[in-house]
Amino acid sequence: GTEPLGEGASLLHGFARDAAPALLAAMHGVLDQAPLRHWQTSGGYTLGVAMSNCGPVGWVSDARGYRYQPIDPLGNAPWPALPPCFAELARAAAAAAGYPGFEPDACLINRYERGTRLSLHQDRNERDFAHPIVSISLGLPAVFLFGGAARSDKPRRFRLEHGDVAVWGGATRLAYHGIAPLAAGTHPLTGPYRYNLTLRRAR
Ligand code: MD5
Ligand code: FE
Repeated sequence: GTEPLGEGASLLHGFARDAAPALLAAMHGVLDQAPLRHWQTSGGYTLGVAMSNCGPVGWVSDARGYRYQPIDPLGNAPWPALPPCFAELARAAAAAAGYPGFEPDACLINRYERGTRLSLHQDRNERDFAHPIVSISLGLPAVFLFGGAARSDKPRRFRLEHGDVAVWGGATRLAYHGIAPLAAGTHPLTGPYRYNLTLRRAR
């Protein structure tokens, strides 16, 4: 079923469950070309979430800040192509949530292990906030922290499970959000990890 999360945002329970094995196989193909890494931030921190990208542009972080760029700085080569199954699932989920015609040009791959968290933040590096972000949860479950327009708004907590797809648009597109420290566990398809694929229109 579909659960409204807020103005313009929906959680599609199990929307990617059947596609998950193919999505994971395609993801590992990407990661063979562009391995997961822990970005540095301009503030001198190292991000706990391991990240990579595919598509025409990818999200990077370094001493100069956050941005999207067409080149993977690790290999100094273009990011791997967006697998067609990623784009198809994102288009279908966006349409089901009320955003027809979504054509992503970036996919950020996030990997969480036991204890990894993502602190409250907004996604503001994309050019046009009218496009939604489609996020696909794979593997171990996580507790999602869904805040408001201000960092001080108390976040609601809800569980994201394997195969869940969230579509973030409208007024929630710029909401503060994060992931609580991941609980230990083992998933039949991903072992000790949670992966999240976020499909975006960055440019
Ligand atoms: C994750 N990733 O589970 C989340 C899923 C990130 C990130 O937050 O930036 O890589 S994306 C959740 C999201 C995106 C855009 C807006 C909102 C949530 N929101 O309004 O709550 O790894
Ligand atoms: Fe985010």
